[in-house]
Amino acid sequence: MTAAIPTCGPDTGPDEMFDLLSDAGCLVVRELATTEQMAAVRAELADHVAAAPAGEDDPAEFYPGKTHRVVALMHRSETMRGLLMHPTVEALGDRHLGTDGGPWTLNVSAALEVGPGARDQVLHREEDLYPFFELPRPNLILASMWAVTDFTADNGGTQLVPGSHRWGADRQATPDEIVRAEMPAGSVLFWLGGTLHGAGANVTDGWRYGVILTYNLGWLRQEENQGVSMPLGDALALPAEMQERLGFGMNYGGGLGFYDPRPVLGADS
Ligand SMILES: O=C(O)CCC(=O)C(=O)O
Repeated sequence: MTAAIPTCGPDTGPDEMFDLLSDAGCLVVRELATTEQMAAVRAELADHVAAAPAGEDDPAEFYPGKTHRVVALMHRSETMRGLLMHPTVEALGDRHLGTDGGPWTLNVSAALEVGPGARDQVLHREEDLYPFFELPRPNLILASMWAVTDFTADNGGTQLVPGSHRWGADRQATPDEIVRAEMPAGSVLFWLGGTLHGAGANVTDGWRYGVILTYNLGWLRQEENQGVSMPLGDALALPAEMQERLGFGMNYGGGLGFYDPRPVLGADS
């Protein structure tokens, strides 16, 4: 029988939200962002999205065609930078990734606009980046998808396999175990790094627009290299807690990631 994706409102308590998320491996929280915030994200990224080729599909590729992808969002969208540390994200991140008291970081940021005719993406786990652990892996990643447009079962709503975060390597998802996230714009889909998921096929005439932000343990290498996605001077001008979330803090896992923030002697700038 197909399991559902649990859904709650923005006022649900963080412990209850985390229980739902931990149990199913995924959770939709409705109405976390306003219509104005989602419109601002769209406006801030419009030029980048327009310049990103959607491309034809190659079935052998991990990323389906007919999809716009834009990364480096922390430098490109002030509104997304503001949502990076939304209180609900912080509450769920602290519970999933901060259990040893250590810092956790932004792993990847991307705007994903799935176009008409895009196919289902192959199911995968965010934690497949770190194959050094056997399945089911320890908690390494928390993923979020901010819905800029409505997500439906037909327009590319993310495919998820509830419960798959507990599976070993020998278990494959059957078609009846795959659910598609449906949520109005402004909602956020959260899923754990061990949950099987992928972009959904879009069989409509419209575009499904979402912004994915994933977070990982601070002692893991970040998938997106923030050090070159954002000029260092801009990063160092941000509040200290945001620098840390972006990976510009020091002492992750004890002594990882240190640097001297003063200008390097002999460098031009
Ligand atoms: O667009 C989505 O719904 C999921 C995207 C994803 O899993 C990916 O890009 O790897």
